[in-house]
Amino acid sequence: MRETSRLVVVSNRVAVPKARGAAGAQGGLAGALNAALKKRSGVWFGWSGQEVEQQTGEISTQTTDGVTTATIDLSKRDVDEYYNGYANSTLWPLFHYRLDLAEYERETGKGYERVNERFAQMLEPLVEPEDVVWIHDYHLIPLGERLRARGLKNRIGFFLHIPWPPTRLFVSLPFHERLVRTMLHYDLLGFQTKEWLESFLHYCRTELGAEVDDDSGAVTLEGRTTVARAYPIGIDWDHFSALGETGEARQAQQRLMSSTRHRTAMIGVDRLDYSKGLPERLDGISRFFDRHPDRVRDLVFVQVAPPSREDVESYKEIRALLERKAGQINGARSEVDLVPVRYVNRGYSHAQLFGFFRASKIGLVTPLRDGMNLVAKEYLAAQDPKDPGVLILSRFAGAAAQLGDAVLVNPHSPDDLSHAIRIALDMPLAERRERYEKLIGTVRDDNVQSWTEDFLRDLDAAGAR
Ligand code: ADQ
Repeated sequence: MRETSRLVVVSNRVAVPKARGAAGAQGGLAGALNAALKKRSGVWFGWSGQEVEQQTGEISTQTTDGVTTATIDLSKRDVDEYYNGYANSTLWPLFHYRLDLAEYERETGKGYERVNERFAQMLEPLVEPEDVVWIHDYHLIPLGERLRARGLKNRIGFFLHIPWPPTRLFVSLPFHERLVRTMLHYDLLGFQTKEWLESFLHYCRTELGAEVDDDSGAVTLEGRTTVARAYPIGIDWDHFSALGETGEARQAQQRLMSSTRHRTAMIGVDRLDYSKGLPERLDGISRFFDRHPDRVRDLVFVQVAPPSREDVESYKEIRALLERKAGQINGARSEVDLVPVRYVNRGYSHAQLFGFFRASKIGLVTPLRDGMNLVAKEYLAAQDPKDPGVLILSRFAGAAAQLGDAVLVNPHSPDDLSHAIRIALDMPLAERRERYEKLIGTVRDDNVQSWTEDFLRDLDAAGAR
């Protein structure tokens, strides 16, 4: 019974439901995966997030509403080498085109392989012969091959949430061929956009000499075929759009509106990460104020950026740089009753973000490179259709392929950003509505549920070995 095969999801971290059944309440990717797991009585396997002195070899399991979460702890050395090291200091920068930040250390590469092997070893006894296995993201690229080495013949799929870099950059990774060869043990490979998919296929053709069928995405090497396709991820539309009705969202909206009064609020919401283009964004805003000093009274910029990956050096540096740049703009432009940049170093609930997005007439989403970027879609989903705000979006976010009716910018250019801010501030209602109407259909229809269904339909259909 293919349609009813049990689903096993594997990701670096697992959203373990809280005691009061939080699994049903969470939105986004975790919510969608939980819904798919619920339908198929599945298992979600990954790291607990706990660092321990000595690994015990134990798996903690918990079953809520038919979904079992199974987690393992990792040792400090594993976390240093696999997570902070190879995943976040080698693969993450390289895949975001940041060769200048990528570190190539033999030890962390070994740690990455060791932890993937450990995931395979701990996961194997949990997988039944008819299960369909779906592995997520750059932390776990070789896991499918490790499971095959243990004799698993199940359908196994892999989805990459981040970009795939052009071949000329990718070959700077030591042992790049070894890593990509492991990917050809999956039945199905998913990428966010056609652009990343094409880069991957180019690599397979030119570096591995694989036979590639561009129409079907079939990659054949040494008699084995893997299918690679693009599956653009979306937001949990039903969950997110319903947040607008909550008191929490309304309060957040009011709070921002009353504190900005007659000024237009422009918002950015990002994890504090160098891929998100935050210093470049502040340079664009500074250029805007330089060009239009009379408009300092028209605009307040709110940047919400909770720190992430704080054990990695480049993340400490970006934080310090941002604080300096925000301070410089405010130092030069503030009045006793006016601070142009509000930089907030914390996270908010999705309901609060909904309210902030709704209160902001401009959404600024300007990553230097991003697999997709869900904030762009959330910003649009939170707008009032009668009086929508304007999305300014980086051309280099995967989301730009679907959201071409946003105001597209080159995030590296302060002039381009400054110009886009002026266009957005002055955009008449008719044009704002027209753009919004062109954009909102894909945000609503190409949502996280259809993404899950599309990927799993193709994985179910992939030939069992
Ligand atoms: P991220 O790099 O984390 O994800 P993104 O898609 O923008 O990027 O955000 C994911 C979620 O985090 C969104 O739901 C957003 O609301 C939330 N978030 C971001 N900043 C927040 C804040 N300050 N407070 C509270 N919540 C915040 C990776 C890839 C992306 C890809 C996603 C999903 O890098 O390109 O879109 O996975 O595949």
